[in-house]
Amino acid sequence: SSTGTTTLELIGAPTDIGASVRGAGMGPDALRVAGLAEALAGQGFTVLDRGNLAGPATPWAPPANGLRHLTEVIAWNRSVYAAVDTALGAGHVPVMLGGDHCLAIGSISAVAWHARKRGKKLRVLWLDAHSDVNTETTSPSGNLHGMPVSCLLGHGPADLTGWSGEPAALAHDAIRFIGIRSVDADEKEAIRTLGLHVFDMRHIDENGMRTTMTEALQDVDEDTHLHVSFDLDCLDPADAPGVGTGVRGGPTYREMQLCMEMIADTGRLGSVDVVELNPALDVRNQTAEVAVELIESLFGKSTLVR
Ligand code: 4U7
Ligand code: MN
Ligand code: MN
Ligand code: MN
Repeated sequence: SSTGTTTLELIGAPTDIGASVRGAGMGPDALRVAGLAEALAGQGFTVLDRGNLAGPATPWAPPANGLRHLTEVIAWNRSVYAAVDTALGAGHVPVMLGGDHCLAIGSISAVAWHARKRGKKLRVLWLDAHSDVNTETTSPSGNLHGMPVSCLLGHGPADLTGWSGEPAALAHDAIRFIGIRSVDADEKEAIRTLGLHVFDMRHIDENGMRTTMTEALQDVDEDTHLHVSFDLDCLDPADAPGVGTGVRGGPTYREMQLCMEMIADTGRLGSVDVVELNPALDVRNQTAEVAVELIESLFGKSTLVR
């Protein structure tokens, strides 16, 4: 463009603090080994790898008052918030490399703050097998990677809400769930009560990914900041085995490619989370390589011949 190349900032957040399966903390380096920075640079972007953020070790303590590792989850999210805030302030596109999905609290809170400051509408695409809308009272596990959506909607613990400068970082109609198929009973109730927009696997099966994404991207315009929160367990585990909470019956590699390409086509992508990659459960770094290929498409790499 006339203003020069877009700068992408890779921000590693190497922790499994919000999960109960160990290993997501190795996600950022597995993505580096799979060649993420080189791939994006090869597409013409300026890529700044900010390295890995620091944070507390995971104590592997049981939940207290329905929440596991709350103090440490707050610390990691503060670091993520600061790094994403800095990247956006510099006019860059932050790509937060998790780490588990609790880190989206810090990431999306910073995105919401910047979007509001710039008068932009915010649209979040939550690509996941799960809806992550538990709270400390509904969660069957106490794991905060199952609660980030609630926190962002203003329904989490006080210490994890309000970071965007408003009680809720997200309005209920700012988020679209794509690919979900493992939703707890209380989460279904929350989805109904809050009026959240869901494109579950049944919807994708019946309508196809093309129609689904056309619907999910409806009303995205030049005033929209688009954020993609990509939980790798959205993919079918046959294509992406390296995740801690895999669920059969997800979108195939090809379906997810189309999803990413249609997001790229909007030209409105402003920030990304890549989370829940678990190299300890992967097969020869296959899931990291799949992730890199999908992120290339998300940033506009096309296999179109015509
Ligand atoms: B992920 C779960 F009970 N719903 O809350 C929970 F099934 O970020 C899973 O999407 C959460 O990977 C999965 O613990 C969190 C469980
Ligand atoms: Mn998730
Ligand atoms: Mn998930
Ligand atoms: Mn998971």
